[in-house]
Amino acid sequence: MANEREPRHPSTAPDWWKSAVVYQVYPRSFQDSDGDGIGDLRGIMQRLDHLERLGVGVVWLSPIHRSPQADNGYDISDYRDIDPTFGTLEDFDALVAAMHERGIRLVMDLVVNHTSDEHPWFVESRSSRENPKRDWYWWRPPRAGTHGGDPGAEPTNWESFFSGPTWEWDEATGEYYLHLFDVKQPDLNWENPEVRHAVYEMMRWWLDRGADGFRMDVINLISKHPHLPDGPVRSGRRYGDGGAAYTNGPRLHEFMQEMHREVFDGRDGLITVGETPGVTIDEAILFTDPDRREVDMVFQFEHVGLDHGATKFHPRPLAPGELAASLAKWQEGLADRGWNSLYLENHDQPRSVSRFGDAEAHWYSSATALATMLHLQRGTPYVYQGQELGMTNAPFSALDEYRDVESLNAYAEAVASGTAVADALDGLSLMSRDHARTPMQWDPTPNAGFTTGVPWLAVNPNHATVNAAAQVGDPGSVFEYHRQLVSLRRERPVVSHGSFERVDAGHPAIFAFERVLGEDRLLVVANLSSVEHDPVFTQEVADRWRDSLPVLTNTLPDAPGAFDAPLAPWEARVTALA
Ligand code: TEU
Repeated sequence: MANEREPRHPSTAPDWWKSAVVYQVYPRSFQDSDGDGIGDLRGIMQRLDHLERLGVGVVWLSPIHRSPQADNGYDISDYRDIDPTFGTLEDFDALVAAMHERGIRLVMDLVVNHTSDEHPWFVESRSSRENPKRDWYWWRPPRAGTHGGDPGAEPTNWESFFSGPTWEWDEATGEYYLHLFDVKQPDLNWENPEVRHAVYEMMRWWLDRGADGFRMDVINLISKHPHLPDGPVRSGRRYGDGGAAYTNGPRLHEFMQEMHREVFDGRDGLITVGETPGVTIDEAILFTDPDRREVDMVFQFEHVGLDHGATKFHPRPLAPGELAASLAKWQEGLADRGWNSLYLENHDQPRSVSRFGDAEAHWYSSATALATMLHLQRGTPYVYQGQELGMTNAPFSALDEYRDVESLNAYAEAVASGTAVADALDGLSLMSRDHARTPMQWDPTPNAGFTTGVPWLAVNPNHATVNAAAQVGDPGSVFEYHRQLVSLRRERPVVSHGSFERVDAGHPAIFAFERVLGEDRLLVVANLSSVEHDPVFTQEVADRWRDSLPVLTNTLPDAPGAFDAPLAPWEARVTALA
């Protein structure tokens, strides 16, 4: 069939990524081609029609490099090979070629804040204090006056992202090494220029091989404050928060600009996105102001932290309008310089329809209302696999259903410190990263079309009704709605390049905004709540939009209402003047 396809020529404009939609594939859970229960590259190949139909211009692959899989590939032991679970370099080359043939660019995950402890660099580094690679990682003696390995002897009081201390005692060489994440993820020392140049060389190697860019894992954690100061200890916590010592650190932007010079200068058509937990608007501007030549955009974390309580596993419900207010703040903050990545989901977050929508009472409407506001803000939208189908959180209730290291560690720590088992499980049932990692729901067959074997993580039983086979081609589906939004961005420059102007619609639960580019304007009105609301606009806004017409097939079965008609729960409408 390949010859019958109309070739799609991706845009070559320098800021082409402003009009593209990125689709994130989590290879482990996308499509298994060999029956081992784990997704792989040949599986992705089999499903390219789905991505082409959705119309996405870029696919970002979570890590596929050789890895012991302590953190599902975010612990890399060889940067220049494919993990055998996922395939081979030949499979990779074939995948790049097949994607390019369809006009889809491919973004690799770049995990260089840390490596696996099984990476040869670390194996050398830990072999002796005199090893030339010793300084490639952060090695420190025990705190003065303590005995290495004893509780409290760690060089700093920092708590790991995955619970427990960020330091691991190495008996053989009598020092600790730093790991902000799992004990199997030692942090690289970016102060050492040899480390940086080894990373840049590896990046050029992937670009030469056909990759079109990078999503840079926790890239704003690479510059640590050299004195490694202790962090504040919140009440009831055993360890301190070291964030101030390693988030947006002193040499971060120097490193980013060096990376740009060494890797990206003189190469066209790339897309770069930094993953930056704890980034502020001012920091995000430093990262993404094009004149500074760092990255095209960053993932900020404010909106996915809004519901965190004492920890992320003690979430709180959001007040009406909280999500919209946070998103609008970032829209306005990066309006003049910089660029937003727009996302509600990824492999680390619960499913958005379960978390921000109403998966029980208003599944379809809330999935599509969230999609409307996601795709139509100013920025580059990221759709996480299954989001385009309205996939929901998994109904896990027992500990042995979870696989994720963060969840398992957080549970163990909570229970050890006196939390009731039921409460610890409640936390996971709302916030575990595994909710996003259940296998892609292709069809209603027992393993959802994902594998012929036993899936590594259970398939969500709602695949019987929520699946691609049921949705693709059905004009009333979540999938086809996403597809309309993707093509609207391609067709109307106001979506990609227009300004964002928040509009008061009289109630905090209604997220309303205009997009404006010259004479072209769109009005987006989304009721982000499960109750009906009657929008009330200012006279000026009402006059402007009086004769506007819908540009999308409405999310609800009834005929689309006028721009100011009462909004059903989770109703979203988009109108234009011409
Ligand atoms: O995540 C970094 C991060 O800050 C969090 O989202 C993290 O996943 C955790 O949930 C905090 O509660 C990136 C990757 O996306 C994640 O999958 C990796 O586990 C992590 O870095 C380490 O590489």
